[in-house]
Amino acid sequence: MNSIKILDNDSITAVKLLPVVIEITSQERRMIKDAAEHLQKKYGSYENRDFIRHVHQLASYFLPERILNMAADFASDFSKDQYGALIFKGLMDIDQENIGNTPANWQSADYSKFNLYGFACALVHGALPSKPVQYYSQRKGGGLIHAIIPDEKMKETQTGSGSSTDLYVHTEDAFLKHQADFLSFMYVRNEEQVPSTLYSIRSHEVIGENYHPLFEPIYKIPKDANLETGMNEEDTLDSVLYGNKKLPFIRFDAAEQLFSSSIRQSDKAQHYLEEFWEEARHLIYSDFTPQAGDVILVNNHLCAHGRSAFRAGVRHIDGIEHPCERRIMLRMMSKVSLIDMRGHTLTEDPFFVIEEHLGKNFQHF
Ligand code: RE
Repeated sequence: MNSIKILDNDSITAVKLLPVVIEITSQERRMIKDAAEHLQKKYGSYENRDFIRHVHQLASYFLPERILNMAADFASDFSKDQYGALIFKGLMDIDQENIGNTPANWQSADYSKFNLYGFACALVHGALPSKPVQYYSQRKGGGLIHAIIPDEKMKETQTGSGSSTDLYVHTEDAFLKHQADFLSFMYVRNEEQVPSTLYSIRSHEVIGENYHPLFEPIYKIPKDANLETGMNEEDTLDSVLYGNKKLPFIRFDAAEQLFSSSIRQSDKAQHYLEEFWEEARHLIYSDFTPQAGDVILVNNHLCAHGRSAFRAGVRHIDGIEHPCERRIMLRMMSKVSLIDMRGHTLTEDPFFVIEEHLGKNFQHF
């Protein structure tokens, strides 16, 4: 259903698995907005733990039935036809005037302006059902939503604040055992028209013999570019593929595992990674350019994400450069189970993950 079928004489050939695109109707958009406004009145902020604790019930109550059904299917479909990303086009109308000028960086963002959108994103995760969480390993927590804003000073980096280089495809927090299960990316503005990139492990025709080495725990997976590299950090290894042998999940970060100068994989690991990347890189999908109000929902065990390089604050119209407001994206991450990762969450807040690197927690908690 979610692959493009081409009629080739008499036979139907599946060309490539693609993410499902769902056009939100104006009636559905109205329902979501009404729900977000109602919940904002009741709970104040999407950070309110009373809201987050009840997010599944509230999602069932408030979200359009079609979205509830799609989310429920998405959360437990790991089949060969499941790409691992859903694109909701026009989930919310964004009040651009209220947002105002894009701040210089995420540190200076006014989160009260994103409050309504936070409620909407949380409800979508709630429908999966999965619980919004935050990670100390990113921005020391920093709340259930992270605003991703290009920062002039960070433009060369492989982080959300970067812009001038391609952000290689990666599963989020590949260096954590308890990485997010699901991610949402809500585009507040993308005037530069930057395409998002997605890469699904399901895009490979088959996971055959030559993939077996990727199930071995022999690959270095360093902490990401947001963190200073710890001095006494032992090289911890993990597999790239895991779960079901025929229809596996993936933990992978191209920039960190393959192209980082500070990391040296073993010859064997490097060989298998390169072989894998040689096939994977041709399966990256970059034909979707998100518009304001669109949401990409990702299963972080099936689908990696990234984005193309761009010049922040510049848009091209008929080949001519025009200044524009810089891009803003809101990222939310969620976990299906708070119980499985309880050894890695704050005593007082099971929604706050303190895992530092592959099962090891930050020491000062
Ligand atoms: Re990411």
